[in-house]
Amino acid sequence: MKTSNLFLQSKLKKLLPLIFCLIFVWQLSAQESWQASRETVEKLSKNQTEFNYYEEKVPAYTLPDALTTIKGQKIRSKKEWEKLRRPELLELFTTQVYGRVPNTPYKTEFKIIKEDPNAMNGAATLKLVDIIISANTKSLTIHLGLFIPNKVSKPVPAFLLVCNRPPAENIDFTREKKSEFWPAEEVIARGYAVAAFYNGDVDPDKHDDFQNGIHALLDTNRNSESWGTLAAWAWGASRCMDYLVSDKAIAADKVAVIGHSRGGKTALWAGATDERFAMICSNEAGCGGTSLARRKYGETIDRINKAFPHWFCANYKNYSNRENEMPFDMHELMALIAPRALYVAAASEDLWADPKGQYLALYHSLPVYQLYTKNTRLPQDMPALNTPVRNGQVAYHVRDGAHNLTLKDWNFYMNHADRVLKKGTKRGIR
Ligand code: GTR
Repeated sequence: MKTSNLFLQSKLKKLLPLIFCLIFVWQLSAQESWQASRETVEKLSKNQTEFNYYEEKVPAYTLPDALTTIKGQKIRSKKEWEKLRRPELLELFTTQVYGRVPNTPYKTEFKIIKEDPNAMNGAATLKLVDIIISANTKSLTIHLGLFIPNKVSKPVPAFLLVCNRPPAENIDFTREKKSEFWPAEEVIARGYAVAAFYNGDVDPDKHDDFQNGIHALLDTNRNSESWGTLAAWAWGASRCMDYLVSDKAIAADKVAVIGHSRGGKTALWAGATDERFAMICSNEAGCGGTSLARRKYGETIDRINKAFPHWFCANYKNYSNRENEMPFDMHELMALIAPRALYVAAASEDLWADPKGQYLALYHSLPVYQLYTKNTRLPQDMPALNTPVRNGQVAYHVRDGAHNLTLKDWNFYMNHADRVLKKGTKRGIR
């Protein structure tokens, strides 16, 4: 017995340096800047030969400078940004990408159809609010569900999800069906109110020539700048915000809008157009949202215009296969959110949405954030897998796995919100 123990001990002693070495290498690789796995690249390239997934095939490009106006004036202060460049970029994204909301007058009414102070076993109060929009003898109802944590002494910050998945499975307000897509119990446990609406309440996700949804109420003479479906959903998020700011239990200046994929594009546009949102979480939004179009990696403008002709305004079709002619790129959409909090997230297998292009877009929006807080910086290299990078108002992560919005993503978002919403103000952390 004794001899075999001694034998084992001496063996272990010999192996110790090797074990330490392995742990060191493992830690190093865990910290390594993320890059797409060769296997995923090859698999996707094989299945979708017309799209590029190879980093080495990304063309050389020059991004428009967020801090130079169309006429060539350099922007040097937040005052100049807010007065000259921000309105100019907002107009470009309105007329060239998402489309303009018509100025048809409409009425909004809030109807509390249910209030349950004992929801989630007493942890929260549930409010079901019908947001009724009427115009031109027609009306439409957005069904907003909202849980507010109980036993709190002051108005709470909130997350509003733009839900682009079947509501019965993903945002079940009865909580019989639970989904990581909207982990309401977990969000409540962290002291946030949590709200959601189904995007289909505002506009159906199909090309119906804009005959239904909010378009049927507000559209008059459509033209190449008229709003598409993403802008309609973003408008819907703003109508939910109209309710949230009216509810005394919610801290109106601490509301985050969050969305996944097409919902992530919507969240970004809602954040750009509605400055009441203090934080924007755009999950794997990719093309037409968070990734740089000029990289032509994964989904392209041409593909998105063909597959989803109703999402954008008609002018966006002018940029199909002509990315370099766009007088903007998506880093400038992100810049429209400054100085408010912005969290961009990607997933390691979701190369369709170009994780690197999403990081670079955020990175290149920083000169605008720096007008407000000088030392807002991110490393040039991508962060390691499952390792969020944060600085001031901005944050980014690549989660392991497929295209999805998961509890892991939500936890990263809430960690950032703990700083920027709970402790900070809309104009930065104090
Ligand atoms: C894809 C589309 C993406 C993304 C995604 C989603 O088919 O190409 O741009 O929006 O749908 O919303 O899940």
